[in-house]
Amino acid sequence: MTIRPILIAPDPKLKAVAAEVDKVDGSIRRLIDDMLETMYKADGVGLAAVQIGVAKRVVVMDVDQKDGNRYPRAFVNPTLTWASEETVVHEEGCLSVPDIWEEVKRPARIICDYLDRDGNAQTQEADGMLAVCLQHEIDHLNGKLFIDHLSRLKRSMSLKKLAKAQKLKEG
Ligand code: GNR
Ligand code: NI
Repeated sequence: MTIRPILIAPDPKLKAVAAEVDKVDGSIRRLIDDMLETMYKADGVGLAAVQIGVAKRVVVMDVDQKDGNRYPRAFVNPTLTWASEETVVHEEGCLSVPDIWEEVKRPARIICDYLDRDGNAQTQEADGMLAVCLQHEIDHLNGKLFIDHLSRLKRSMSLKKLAKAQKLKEG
C-alpha cells in the first residue's frame, strides 16, 4: 500500500468529472487500499480518487473511527437514488481545502447505490455524518468541492485564505 499526495485546491484536476469503473478488479482494489492508507494518514473520514489525481468513481470512507477501531469502507460508482426534502446544516472540511471549515446545507437523508470492493451491488441508506460524507464525496466525483455550495463571497474568501496558508507553508 502506498500513501499518495492529496491535491489541494485550486488544482484543476479537482474539477474533473470522474469516469465510471467498468469492473472492480485487482487494480481498483489496490487503488482502494492506497486511498484508505492515504485517508487514515491524513486523519480524514473520507477520500475520493480525484483527490489523488485518479479520475475514477471510487470513494473510501470511515466515519466510525472514534472508538479507536477502523471501519474502512469503499464505494465504487456511488449514485444517489433518493434524497430527502428535509435538509440539515453541517460544518464541513476537506483534505483538498485544508484548514477551512464552513457550514453546508444538504439533504438530511439519502439512499445511495454502489459497488463494494468485491464488485457486488449494494444499497446504503444514510443519515448523519455518513449522509454528509457520501454527498461530499460524490460531489468530488463530479468535480465539485464543498466550497462550491457557499456564496460567491464566502467561496472567494475561503480560496484566498487557502492560497495565503499554502504560500506560507511553501515558505
Ligand atoms: O475528513 C473529512 N472530514 C469531513 C468533515 C465534514 C464533512 C465532510 C468531511 S470529508 C473530509 C475528507 C475529504 O476531504 N473528503 O473528500
Ligand atoms: Ni473533500
